[in-house]
Amino acid sequence: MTIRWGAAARPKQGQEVSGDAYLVIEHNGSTLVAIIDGLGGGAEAARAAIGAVQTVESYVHRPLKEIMERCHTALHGTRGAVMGLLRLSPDSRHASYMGVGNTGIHVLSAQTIKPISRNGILGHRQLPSLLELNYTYDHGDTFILYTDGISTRFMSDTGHIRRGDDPEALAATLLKQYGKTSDDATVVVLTVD
Ligand SMILES: [Mn+2]
Repeated sequence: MTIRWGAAARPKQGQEVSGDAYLVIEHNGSTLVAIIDGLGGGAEAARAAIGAVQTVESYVHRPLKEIMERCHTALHGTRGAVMGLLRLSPDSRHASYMGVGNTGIHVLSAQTIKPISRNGILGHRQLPSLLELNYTYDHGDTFILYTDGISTRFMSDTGHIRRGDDPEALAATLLKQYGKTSDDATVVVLTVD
């Protein structure tokens, strides 16, 4: 089983830098995906988001819960960020997801897979109790991770969005059709062949 992925992102209208960030890293035959929204906008939001990216890179081999906790610690003194983490292990068809705050994930699958995030902000006060959701996925399942600059109306758009679509094309379409100009917008799509 192989994983194909694509991403599309743009800053809020009038801004030079995005406070969103994402990361896709392969490690030990698995793929770890992070989608991050730094609070507020502009350079300070970007600083928080980049801090989260660097921390995820440093702890990529560790359990999702530990990565989340490390980010929480690393982001103290920044604006803070929200983040979703997805790990796909193609050999076992195992997917695990953990999210803090309002980034989203939508899974196109024959199964009902509806991961949810806990309310909270990395870097602020106390983390919520972290919840890891585990699934076994199928060939052709498509995972869409997005920040709140992408309107969730895309979920009912079965004309544009189909399981097994080319991930790069789908990410570009989602940004174009559903990106809000009033916020930084980022979407990452992964398809498991
Ligand atoms: Mn946002």
